[in-house]
Amino acid sequence: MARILITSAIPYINGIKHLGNLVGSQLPADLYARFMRGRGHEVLFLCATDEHGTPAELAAAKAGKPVEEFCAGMHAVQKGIADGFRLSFDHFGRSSSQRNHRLTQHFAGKLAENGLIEEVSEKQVFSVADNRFLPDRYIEGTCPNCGYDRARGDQCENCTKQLDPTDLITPRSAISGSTDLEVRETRHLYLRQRALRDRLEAWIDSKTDWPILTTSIARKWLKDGEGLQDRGITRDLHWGVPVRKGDQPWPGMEGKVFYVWFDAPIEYIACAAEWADANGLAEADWERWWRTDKGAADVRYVQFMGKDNVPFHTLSFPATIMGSGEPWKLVDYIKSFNYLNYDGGQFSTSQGRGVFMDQALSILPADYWRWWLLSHAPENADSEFTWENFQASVNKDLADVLGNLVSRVTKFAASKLGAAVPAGGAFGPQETALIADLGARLRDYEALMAAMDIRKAAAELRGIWVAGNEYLQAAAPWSALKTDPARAEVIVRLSLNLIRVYAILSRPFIPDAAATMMTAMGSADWTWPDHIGEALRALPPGHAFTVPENLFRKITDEERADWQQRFSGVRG
Ligand code: B3M
Ligand code: ZN
Repeated sequence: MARILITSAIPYINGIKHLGNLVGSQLPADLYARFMRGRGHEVLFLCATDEHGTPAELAAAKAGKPVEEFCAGMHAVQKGIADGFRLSFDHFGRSSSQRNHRLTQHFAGKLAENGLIEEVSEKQVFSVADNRFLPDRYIEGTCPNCGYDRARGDQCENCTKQLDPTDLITPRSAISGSTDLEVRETRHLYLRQRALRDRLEAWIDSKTDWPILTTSIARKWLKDGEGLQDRGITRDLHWGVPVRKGDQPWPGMEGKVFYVWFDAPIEYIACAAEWADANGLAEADWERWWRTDKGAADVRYVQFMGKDNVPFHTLSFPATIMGSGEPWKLVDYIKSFNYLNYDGGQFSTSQGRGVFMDQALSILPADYWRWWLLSHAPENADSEFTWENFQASVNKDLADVLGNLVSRVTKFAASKLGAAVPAGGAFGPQETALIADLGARLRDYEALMAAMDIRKAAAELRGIWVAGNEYLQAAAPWSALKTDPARAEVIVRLSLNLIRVYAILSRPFIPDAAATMMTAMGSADWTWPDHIGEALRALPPGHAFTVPENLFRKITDEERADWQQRFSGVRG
């Protein structure tokens, strides 16, 4: 049994995420966590809300609420939606927690001790109209790298380049739109990332099994142009982690806070501490996941994120960890994703375009979305959500293949042979062939899931469902019943067992349907079917089962057209 630490990029608190965000981090992380738990491994799966910085302040101002109150409310909203999607976090923390405050200040103190923090007097954009400095998202303009005209002061959404507000061409205030901006002096702390460049590069070079998407982005920012830059890690804002050197004040930095991208990844660690606090556990219980000197050396740590977050996870956060000189765990594998597009354009939070997580759940249960999103995950290239494709995939894969198999088997069995697993005799050649086929497919599915090859894993799972359907069609228990009832019993016995096995294998993708299938089979035994032949004998003759409600309903053409229309504009 291995120990696996899994984190998903932590969603900003400023609004509800769209389906493109979901499939790029939280959902695949959940898939992997559920699979690893299913295989019997010890998993700690963490996520949190990313609550600091300009996105939170701007959204709170827009909502007319104090920022603390806004964040507390939105955390509860995001938690509810995550539950709705059955995201199985062991803890859903908050980057504004006291744990994260203390750890962030601790890391800054260690980095300073190790000579990796520089105090810089720098020029910052000041808005005369707004009477304040405009860090990060408070400022918008044209990207100097790609020309995108809605780039933000901290990063260009279009080309992923990390920016400083003064880099923007034709900048304007995001608060008032004012272009009456001047450059004023202010003092800030810089993390000397360049001093760690060689160590970072050697570390990235050692990750030969990482997805190309991950390493290519890291290499790009290590080598391109001027290469890795030192980063400002403080801001002139009110909301955030106050700048302190460990538990000491930091002279000259009074009234300033750490930059959100400095404290947000540290929340991955703090979240483990929050998890321990919430469950009445000791320090040692979370440290064994994070401190290599306290048991975490044999933990495998996997992160999930969209491609725009890769630079911060391959360079900035590892620089914090390495620079601390302390034995914190570095990530072992980063699974990153391209973008999911929406019906001929882009999903956009700022423009309210696409389907958002709360809206999705208001029209269909989680499993429908989980299945489509995961089986179309933007792994090797951007992918696109269209309502036609969603309808076709739900109706075919979920309703026609899996749902239909379950309903045919249970209805036939209950009406013709009674509400218990029948006996019959020994398996025949058709069962032997099915077991051989499923055994091979199962090994393939396990390997793909372990490798986080998500689309291919989904395709293999579908193949496993199809194999069961084809077996049932060919074995035809309804015909056998007339001529050879014992033979019909064998087929039904195997098929009912197959439903239980499908529940286990499908659970990472469609947990609600899996639970319905397992309950209908009168079982709670989720043991992974290492030996498929044995697993298909687990429910013995005489074992009671029930006929479940339809697992999936079909999406009609009218519904599809209605939703297409309803979600064609921007969210109000
Ligand atoms: N909050 C990205 C986002 O919500 C950002 C990820 C932080 S990971 C430490 O889109
Ligand atoms: Zn750009």
